[in-house]
Amino acid sequence: MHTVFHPAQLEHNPAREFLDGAWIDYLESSRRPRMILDAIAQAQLGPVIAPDDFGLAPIRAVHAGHYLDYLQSAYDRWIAAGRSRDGVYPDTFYKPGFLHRPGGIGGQAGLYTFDLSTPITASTWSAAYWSAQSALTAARLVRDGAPAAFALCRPPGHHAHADLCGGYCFLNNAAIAAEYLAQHPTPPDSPLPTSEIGSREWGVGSRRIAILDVDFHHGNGTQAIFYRRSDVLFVSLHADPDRQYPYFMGGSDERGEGEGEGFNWNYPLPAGIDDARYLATLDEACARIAGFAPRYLIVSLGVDTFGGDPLGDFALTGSAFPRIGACLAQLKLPTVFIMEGGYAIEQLGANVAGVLSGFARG
Ligand code: SP5
Ligand code: ZN
Repeated sequence: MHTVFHPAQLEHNPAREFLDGAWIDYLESSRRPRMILDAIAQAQLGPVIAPDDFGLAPIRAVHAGHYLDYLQSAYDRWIAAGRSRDGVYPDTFYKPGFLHRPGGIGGQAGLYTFDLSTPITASTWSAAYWSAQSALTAARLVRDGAPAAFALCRPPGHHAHADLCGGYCFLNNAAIAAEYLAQHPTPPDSPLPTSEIGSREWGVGSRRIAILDVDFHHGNGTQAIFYRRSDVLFVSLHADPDRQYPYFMGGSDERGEGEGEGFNWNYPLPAGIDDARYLATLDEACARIAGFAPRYLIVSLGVDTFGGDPLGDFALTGSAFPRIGACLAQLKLPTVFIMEGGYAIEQLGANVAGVLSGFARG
């Protein structure tokens, strides 16, 4: 299996985030991808390649133009306004009911950000841009016939909405890959299967994409982006938002809206859930995906479900991860793995390589 990664993804290095009432060292550090690359080499998973540059168009297909303009210009505007070189941290958050849309950088930071874990620094845009290009390159590898590919995305993406950053996420890599596959289901030089022309028929020619999110946290951004769509199924296993971040999304009653009704499935899970109960829920989620008969599977791969994770409260052991990979392989779908969270730095590489090797062994 190919891994896709660009060195610019290492350059985003904010000093601090605000967690549990205190300023702590930034958990989503560049040590994370380094640990994962080491483990992938050790597991002999396959080559690591640099992404191609697909430009901004496939990112614009998911994110609002004004939000992308903000991400690209925020740091310079922040510094020009005489603020801290540590990065763009809002001091006030927009809430529904507020009436003024500010043009200045201070207000815009509060408009486009929903927590204090996504400070924008000088190298943030380029890191997020290449993270998204890694996702697109992995998607194209799979679109062109690879059974699977791994986008070592960092910064991660699943908390980012069309016009909001938060939860270490700026660009929603999984959504960008899904939208790319929805728009380019077959290689440009191969003829379109007849079943695909003007239809959403089930089977070979379909454009349907399933996204399975196994990060510890609910993928609120991905859910929001596809909430009204019936061609993209979103299924997520995560900590119950009654007790865990992102708090305001992820309930089992969120099933999609309008045309998208019935194409969003959340599995909020209790603290302390163990390997057996987690894998039983994953089986259920996979059955739902099989019933949708998608053309492609995108896995938002977080391993913060590990018992030793500093942000999580699940009790998964290291041996759960190869079993998760094997479970996903049973779907027999062309699969794009997109890296999301995982903060138990010493076990991070082994847990990620575990899922991928478990998948590859099938
Ligand atoms: C991609 C990803 O995994 N983002 C996660 C961002 C989580 N940020 C805030 C979490 C708040 C956690 N509070 C409880 C921690 C246990 N002390
Ligand atoms: Zn997470």
